[in-house]
Amino acid sequence: MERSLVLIKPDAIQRGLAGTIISRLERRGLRIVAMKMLQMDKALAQRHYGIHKEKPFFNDLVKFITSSPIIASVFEGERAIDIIRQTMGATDPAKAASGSIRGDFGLDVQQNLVHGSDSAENAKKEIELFFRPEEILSYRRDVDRWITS
Ligand code: DAT
Ligand code: MG
Repeated sequence: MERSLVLIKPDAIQRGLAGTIISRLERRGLRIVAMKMLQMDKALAQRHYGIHKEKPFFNDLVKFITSSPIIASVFEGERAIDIIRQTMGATDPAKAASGSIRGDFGLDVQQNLVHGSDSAENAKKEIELFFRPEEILSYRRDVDRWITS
C-alpha cells in the first residue's frame, strides 16, 4: 500500500474544480485517508517546494501556492504514487494527456491544478509537512472501513 500527498491548488479551488479532482482520484479506487483546507504560508511553501529552490520559477511558484486556500490530502492505494501522477497528467498541461486532470482542465504550467508526490520517499516527507500522524486514518480493505492509527 502506498500513500501520496495530493494538493488541490489555489486555481482549482477558485475554479470550483476541487470536487472533480477528488472524484477522479476516488474513481480510480484510491482512498482518502486525510484531508483539510488551509492557506499555505511562505515557510511551508518553501519547504514543500524546497527541491526547486534554485529554479527560476521558484519565487512565483511560492507566491502562487500561498495566494489563496488549498486542500491538502493523503490518498492511499496500491501503487498510489504512479496512479496519481498518471491521473494528474504531465506538469505542463500542453503536454498532459487528454483524459488527465491537467490535460482536461489546465492551460498554464504554473497554475496546473494539482500536486501529487513523485516518489515514496518524497511522499513521506511531504505528508509529514502537512499532517500529524493522528490526522491520518488507515483504510482496512479486509474489514472495508477506516481506522484511526
Ligand atoms: P509536478 O507538479 O508535475 O511534480 P515539478 O515538481 O517539476 O512538477 O514542479 C513543481 C511545480 O512548479 C509545477 O507543478 C508547476 C511549477 N513549475 C514547474 N516547471 C515550471 C516552469 N517551467 N515554469 C513555471 N512553473 C513551473
Ligand atoms: Mg513535483
